[in-house]
Amino acid sequence: MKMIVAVVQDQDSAKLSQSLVKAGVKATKLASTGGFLRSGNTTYLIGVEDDRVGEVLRIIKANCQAREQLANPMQVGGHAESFMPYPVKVEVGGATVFVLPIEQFHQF
Ligand code: 2BA
Repeated sequence: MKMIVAVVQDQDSAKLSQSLVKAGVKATKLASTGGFLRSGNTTYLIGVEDDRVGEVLRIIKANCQAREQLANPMQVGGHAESFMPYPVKVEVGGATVFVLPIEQFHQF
């Protein structure tokens, strides 16, 4: 069994949720905040059997698109010495996905 941790943009979250439910994949959604842009994103915890990992990754890929976002100067550093007087464009994933082994799984 594996734990898939996927950080996705809020704009993609509803579509991804629907697709996971439709495929019978169980997931937990957590409201999260990107450490760099400090704007909201959504983190999915998805526990799946090994033979479904590929399918789940395909669902995530199909529902999450990369977008350019403007980071305002105070998001880039936040200190006076790193102040930039203009917004900087950054490309935000798709999705950032980690696949972790699960040692034990219990439901009580
Ligand atoms: P944020 O940390 O808000 O990052 C948003 C985007 O800003 C990133 O997109 C990347 O293009 C850029 N970025 C992040 N850190 C940077 C830095 N130190 N210097 C320059 N540019 C930087 P993504 O890489 O697609 O990441 C989207 C979100 O996924 C991140 O939001 C964060 O919440 C999560 N994430 C990405 N990599 C991660 C990691 N290694 N561990 C944990 N979470 C991660």
